[in-house]
Amino acid sequence: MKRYQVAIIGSGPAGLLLGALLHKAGIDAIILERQSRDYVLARIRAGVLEQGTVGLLHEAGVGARVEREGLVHGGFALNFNGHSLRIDLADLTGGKTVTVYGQTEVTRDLMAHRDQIGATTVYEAKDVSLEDFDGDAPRVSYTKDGQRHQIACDFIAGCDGFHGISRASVPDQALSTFERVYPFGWLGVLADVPPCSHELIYAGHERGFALCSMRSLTRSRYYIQCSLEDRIDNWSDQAFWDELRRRLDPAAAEAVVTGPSIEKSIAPLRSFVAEPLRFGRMFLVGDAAHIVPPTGAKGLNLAASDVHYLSQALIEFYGEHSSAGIDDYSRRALARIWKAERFSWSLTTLLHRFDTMTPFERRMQDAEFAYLQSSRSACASVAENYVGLPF
Ligand code: RFL
Ligand code: PHB
Repeated sequence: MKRYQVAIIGSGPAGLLLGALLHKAGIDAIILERQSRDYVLARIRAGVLEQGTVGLLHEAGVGARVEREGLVHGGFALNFNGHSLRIDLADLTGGKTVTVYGQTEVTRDLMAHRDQIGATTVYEAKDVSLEDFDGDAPRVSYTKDGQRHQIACDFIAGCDGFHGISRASVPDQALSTFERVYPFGWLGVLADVPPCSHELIYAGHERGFALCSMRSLTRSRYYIQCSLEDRIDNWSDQAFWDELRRRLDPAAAEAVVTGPSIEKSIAPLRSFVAEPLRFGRMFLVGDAAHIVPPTGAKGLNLAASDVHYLSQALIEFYGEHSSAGIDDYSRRALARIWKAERFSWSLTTLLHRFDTMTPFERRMQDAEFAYLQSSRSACASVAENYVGLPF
């Protein structure tokens, strides 16, 4: 039986970043991924990186391209029922910014780095099963090309996303979960057209939320709030562009350049946290442990901060023979997770149209936006959360 110090389940950003940070510290980790490499790279997801996340990419030795090609943003616009407010991130946070750089590119950089260092990743590893992680000698089994394999390890890192096997392997009574499912989704379109604005625009509108984002100066990413019953096939490109424009202020609507979509998908919105994050020698990391609605751009960044805490803990375990870090991983990570959950929930609640909203709740949205318009402290709070709380 092959043996590794750490078995990482999942090659999303969490698993790949953890693998890179552990490798740098001389800790040997294998990654088992259910999908093919191309499938993982084709998923269009996050676009906004906190400075802390970019810092971790540098620390892992994969920061060169994000430094070169990432777009540094010092602010974004909040539009609400025809009023526009710029959140000046840099001014409100003492110079902090975010970087627009696609999750696909983060994944690509980390995969290329893994190839360079000769680390083992098993793609299309089917029926992964986690065994004996409540004892001192955990094992992981999987099927590859019809053959069953088993590996021994000291620790298992469950980086396998919301639908993964890691959280599902924990007995129900050992896990507490907290969840809000929102009664709508986001319909996203990627197109090779220049963005309608040099900064992101988050728009709350009578007809529903809209977001103008980008991947580069020639590639735009747009989202509109949609019904959970909506199907991609029911949304022609033209229908999407028309609806997007209706939800934006006239200047932004005018500036939208349309073109054929190169990707179109619908994502449901959910807030979710599982507690705790450690079960003996298995840890939950990233989307395997928590989900945020994408409104605050926090999902990938939270995965990165979890990885930071866990990599530090494992490095301490191997370097100093101390369990203090791994004992504290769950508490440290959850403290930051809940704050990001709060921010993502509050921005989602402010900017979306809920069919079930009472007139009182609508007035609360109006009052929340009016407060932001009139208070630098309120804007500073949004900015501080958006650029990312410290870790
Ligand atoms: P991932 O990326 O889901 O990766 C998990 C990996 O595990 C594999 N897997 C398994 N492997 C082996 N065995 C099994 N049984 C397995 N089950 C699953 C999967 O194939 C996959 O490769 O989780 P990870 O690494 O924790 O990363 C989390 C992020 O992907 C996620 O939080 C973000 O994409 C969320 N998100 C955003 N986050 C941001 O920080 N900023 C953003 O701007 C942002 N925008 C978004 C988003 C998510 C979105 N969607 C689609 C939900 C925009 C959208 C529309
Ligand atoms: C994106 O570009 O995909 C994006 C940007 C900001 C968000 C969510 C998604 O809040």
